[in-house]
Amino acid sequence: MARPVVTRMFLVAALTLPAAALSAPAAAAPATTAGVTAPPALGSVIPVPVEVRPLAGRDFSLGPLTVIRTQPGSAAARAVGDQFARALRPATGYPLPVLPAAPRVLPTISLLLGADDVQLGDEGYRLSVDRRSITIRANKAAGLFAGTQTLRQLLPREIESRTVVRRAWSVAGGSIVDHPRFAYRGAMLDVARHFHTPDEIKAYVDEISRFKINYLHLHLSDDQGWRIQIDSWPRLTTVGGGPGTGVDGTGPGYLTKADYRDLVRYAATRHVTIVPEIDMPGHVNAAQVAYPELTCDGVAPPPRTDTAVGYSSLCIGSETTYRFVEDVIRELAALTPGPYLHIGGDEAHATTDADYLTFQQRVLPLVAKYGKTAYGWNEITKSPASANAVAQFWDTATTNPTVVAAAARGTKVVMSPANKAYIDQKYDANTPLGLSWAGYIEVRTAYDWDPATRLTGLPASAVLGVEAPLWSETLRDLDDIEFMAFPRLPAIAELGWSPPSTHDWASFRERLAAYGPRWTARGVDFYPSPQIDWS
Ligand code: TNX
Repeated sequence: MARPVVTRMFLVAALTLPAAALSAPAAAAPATTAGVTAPPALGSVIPVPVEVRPLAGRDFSLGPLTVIRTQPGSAAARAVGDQFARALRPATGYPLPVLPAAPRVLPTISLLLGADDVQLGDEGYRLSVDRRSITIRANKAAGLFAGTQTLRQLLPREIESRTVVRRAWSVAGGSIVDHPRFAYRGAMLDVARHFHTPDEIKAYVDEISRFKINYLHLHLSDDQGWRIQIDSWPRLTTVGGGPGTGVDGTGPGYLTKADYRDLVRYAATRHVTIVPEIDMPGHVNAAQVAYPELTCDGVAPPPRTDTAVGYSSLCIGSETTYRFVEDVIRELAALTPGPYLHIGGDEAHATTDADYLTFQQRVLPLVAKYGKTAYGWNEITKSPASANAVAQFWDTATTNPTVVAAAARGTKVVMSPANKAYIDQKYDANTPLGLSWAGYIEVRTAYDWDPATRLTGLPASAVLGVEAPLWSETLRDLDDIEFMAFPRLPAIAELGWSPPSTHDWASFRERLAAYGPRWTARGVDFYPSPQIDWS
């Protein structure tokens, strides 16, 4: 399958032009009466909203005099308003000032807190579109942010242009009530197999947050490389993040603590929380190359840049191991404002079952000691110490008594079944990138399943949410990431956000078809799946 020819660009750049955009006077903007195309239908959004009520004859028209008003006294609402205005200025050319109050005569987009509506929770919002005004109401800034992501999709697709487009900027009239099905809607990026730079990670944050994904899990260490600075064990990155530590000898690359803090801050402005993962007791060859005392015989193993798994293990009986693990967890927790710290735990084939239990009995409580909720791949549910943890289910099977038993003890589960949600798997036999051990995953396969019923015997109340992991054995750059993530990531995002009653392949496929040109306009690579009639 030929990949679409697109030029890479970073939205980051588009989102950091406020000064220039602000100073563009309204008078310099072109006339906007030219476009006559109807705006997207209300509700033609990914993920699809909970409730949509169109009202004919009430379309709003964004014009040169439109102002954005945000909740007085709320810096968080103001930040959402500023960001929204920055997103709209390049294509419209309008000044779109962001104000705490607006003259009644001007067409206004209001972002207001105090929705006073418990069903909306922290991330839900109400959106109403009328001739002279658009109002988004929410309990929290996260809800306002979600509402503005919906509104961006309700504007004509040309809104994605980075240069001024002459057309009418109307939004279909009516109202939307919207709130997420699951609290956790994640994407994962593997920066260990191939390192991905902070700018690439930010570009991915921009794209996933458009679909109301609210967690980005970073897989920071593996057999090949170690990608996060740890001050008490500096060789982890000077050696483990050095030249030749990526698959097939690519690299170097790692995140300094300053890089990481900046990423955490950047993601927070998009209402995305970063979840750091250090994989252990397996997937630790890079750490052992840097520190041979982490092996049982004290001999450094050879560096590995192949893609085999399951051959390395920390030395379970050694106190050095626990000193190392605690140092890493402590430093990582200090970098992490979010609630979760992921300790891996998958594919520990070189660790005996007894050793695995010994290890988890000591390490799971360490995460709590540093104030975080432990999170790990579903193998951690073998340990009774996982009761307060979150387990990430990655199995292809639909039964797993160990996970179900852990859920009965209190473990929450994030669903990432590999044959549905692993967006590193090929779309079909011709996909140039990706792996295929879990099968081919076309868009419909990624969309047609239910996280709440996937695992037999697991009560829906135990399901915290859903996540789409993107392993990077074959993915070198941002184009590769985008080509595998899109359009499957939006499918997983919809499973995480939209109520099951709205689940409908025919509707999803139509909304996705309409979304394609937006990626094209932004220079975002995607797989033009033959299952979709791209418009
Ligand atoms: C399995 S599933 C892994 C990763 C690989 C991935 C490739 C799991 C938790 N671990 O080590 O990168 O498959 O698809």
